[in-house]
Amino acid sequence: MQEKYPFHEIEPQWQARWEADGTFACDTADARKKFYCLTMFPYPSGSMHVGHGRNYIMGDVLTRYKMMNGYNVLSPMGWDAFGLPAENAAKKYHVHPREWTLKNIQQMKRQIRSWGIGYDWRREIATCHPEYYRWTQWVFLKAHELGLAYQKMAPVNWCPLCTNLANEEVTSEGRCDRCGQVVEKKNINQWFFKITQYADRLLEDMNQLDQWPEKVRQMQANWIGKSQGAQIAFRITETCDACPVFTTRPDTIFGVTFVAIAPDHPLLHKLLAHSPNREQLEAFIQKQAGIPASERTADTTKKEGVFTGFHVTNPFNGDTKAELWVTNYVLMDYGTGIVMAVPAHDQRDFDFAKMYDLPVKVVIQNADYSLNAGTLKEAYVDAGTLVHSGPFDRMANTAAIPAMIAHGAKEGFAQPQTTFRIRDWNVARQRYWGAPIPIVHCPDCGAVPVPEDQLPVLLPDDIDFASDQGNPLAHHEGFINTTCPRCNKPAQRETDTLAQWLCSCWYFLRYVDPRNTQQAFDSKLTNQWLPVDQYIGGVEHAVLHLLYSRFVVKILHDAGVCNFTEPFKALFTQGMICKRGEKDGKVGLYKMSKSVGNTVSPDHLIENYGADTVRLYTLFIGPPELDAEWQDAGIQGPCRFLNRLWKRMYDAREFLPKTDEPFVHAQLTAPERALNRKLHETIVNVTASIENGFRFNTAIAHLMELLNALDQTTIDANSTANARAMLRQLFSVLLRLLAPITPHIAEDLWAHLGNTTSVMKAAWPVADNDALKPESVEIILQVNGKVRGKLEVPPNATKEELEAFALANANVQAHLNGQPPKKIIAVPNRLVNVVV
Ligand code: ANZ
Ligand code: ZN
Repeated sequence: MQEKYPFHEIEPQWQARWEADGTFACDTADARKKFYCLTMFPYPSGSMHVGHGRNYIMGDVLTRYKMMNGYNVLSPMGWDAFGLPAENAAKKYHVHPREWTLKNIQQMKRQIRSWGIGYDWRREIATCHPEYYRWTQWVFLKAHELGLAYQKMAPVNWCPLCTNLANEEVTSEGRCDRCGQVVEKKNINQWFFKITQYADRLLEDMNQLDQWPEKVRQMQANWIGKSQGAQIAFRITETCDACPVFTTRPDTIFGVTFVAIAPDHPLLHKLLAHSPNREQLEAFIQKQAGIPASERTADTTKKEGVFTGFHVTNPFNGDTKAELWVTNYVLMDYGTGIVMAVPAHDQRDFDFAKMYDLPVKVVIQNADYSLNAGTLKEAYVDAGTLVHSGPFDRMANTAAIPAMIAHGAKEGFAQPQTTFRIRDWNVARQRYWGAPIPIVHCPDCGAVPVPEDQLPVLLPDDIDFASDQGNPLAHHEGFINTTCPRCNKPAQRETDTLAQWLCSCWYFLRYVDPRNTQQAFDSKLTNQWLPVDQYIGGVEHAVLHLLYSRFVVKILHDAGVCNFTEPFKALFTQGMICKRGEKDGKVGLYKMSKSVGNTVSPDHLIENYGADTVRLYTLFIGPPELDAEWQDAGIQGPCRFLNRLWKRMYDAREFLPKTDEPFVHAQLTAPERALNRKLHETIVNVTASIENGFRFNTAIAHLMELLNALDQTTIDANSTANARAMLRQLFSVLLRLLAPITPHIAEDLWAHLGNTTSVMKAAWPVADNDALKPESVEIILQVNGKVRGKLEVPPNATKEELEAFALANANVQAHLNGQPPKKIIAVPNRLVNVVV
């Protein structure tokens, strides 16, 4: 054994050993209890920084911990390998996207290994391989079979030179990031998945997700955005045209003072021709068309509008005078695109009414009836009692909602309506580096799916990226021209490719059966291994990736290929690693990123300190769910800790027993017993820290305390055999507790203890109840009911024993002054009170 901690030598050795032994190779047929531990797979963008390491390291700790607890753990890794950056790199550096991607994968794989992360690499997948994307195309076909994939016109960002662009390619000035041309919106025919049809199930099944962070569940619920209300049939007073509104507050309908319509609402075309404000309206509509709906309707955007010159008729009170305004704050694709505005009870309507001097009418009163339209400073949105509402006056507004809908339904001008905020999912991208959509367009048969046995539709290799004319696939004659699978006549391939999101929303199924050439996966295996027991990743995926994955699993369930309906049983979202840096001229703490230039590479840290030290610091940096600041000096503490541990075992190498030997706790000296107790407390605490919410930082703090306690206790060559046997057990336990966190040093020292098999094969330690028992408890000593001090007594001492302890106490004797006590009240483990 070397005196100095030789991380440089041992780390690659242990990594090679795990590989050779197949330590992380998972046999799915193994009968032990399964645990599927999954870390979100990365996009191979280049090299990683220490911030990326955080979730892989946390996943690795859990994997190793579960293995030591006897689980058959599946821990795979792969690459989300299609996507835009590879294609942009191809254009910029004239390298094929595949080459660029595979090179990055090699680089990142090397880094992941150098961190000592254990994966079953035999299961590695990359979504850009035909062996994988063949089945992504199959997922598309399954959705298509179920009628869930359809085409419709949808807007894209359109650059006259580079054709369509992703949102991130459009600058904040609305220009093309590459060529600087002004970007317009253009409608093109695109493929969608009907996720809206699953909105209710996606919401309902969240009751299976009790091991997900509440925040993420809330974000998904908001994204789905279910609203219950009513559709009410207003009419244009002058033309009698239908002007339906969607409202969640029909109870406020007597307070409608104007109606607001989206600037892109088709009804406007008809009205425009007769509008006295035509020019002003057209200018306004045109201006709004250039602003994305999300921006136009943002809370922070100033509300604007123009009066159409028309009025609406309110079916509930027959009022014909409310004005119809075109406004920027109404969305076309929500509800009916028309809002009954109630300024007294809706803040947006209130703001708008104040700005354009429209009337305000209070119809819901508060408890003391003090609301007054003239003095209202903001909308009153709380519950209350109806006023100025005809037959509904004096009703509680919560009761009025169903009553008014029922009344309107009976009269034929209202009906209950549920609206969702979620929109169908556009799965098409007009670019090369993705899985081709398996569809052939035939002049006779229309859009024909490519038969399953003809998959994959291969992405051609010979692509000219230099010409820079949008989607290069759309110019590849050899790819486009084919025959119709149905009628065999000449036909054309779809040239859109599938969104990267679709590749990444089923990969966790493929890992279970990654080399299957006949099917996407064997259902028997996925039914056995799914849902994933623990999924770990960034909160930035709280909505899209996780929602799409849940959706696709439901599609596959409905297609009859799996029997579960949710992919991820438990989810952990880790915080980001930040570092001081400068952005837009401001110095501050920013998420580590290339663009800020505040990244730290793991490579030189691992070179200089070792992977275990980097792992230890990354886990110790703070509560795992919170963002944390990386400080370069922070690595020193973890570095010293591992060096001290090594030294401590080095110093003990001669006098430590060569094998585990029994020892008697009661025969240890008091300090030795205290140390042994600390050891067993550490087992309890570290286990609880890992089990209850990923508290790796506190687990490490407990391990550090244990080493401190060891440093303060002398056990050496002169100690009893009993004590030396205890010390050996302490090392044995400490190394096992450390094994998931700092696996290389744990393995090496474990071998130095004389073990010939990997520490990963050793059982997770269990605390010994005898050693945990406290040796004494503190109880309160009273004389005549007044606190006079404390007594150290054995736990559970009897009343008689407590009386004896009390009478022997000098303080008590002074009070007794030679007299016998009148009475002694003893409460075991709590107090003794001597009455004199
Ligand atoms: C009248 C009213 C009175 C409303 C009141 C609210 C409060 P959620 O809960 O988010 O679904 N709305 C309806 N369609 C809209 C559209 N296309 N663009 C913008 N806003 C729209 O919100 C439903 C409410 O949002 C509806 O109820 C409607 O305003 C507005 F005291 O109707 B409410
Ligand atoms: Zn055909």
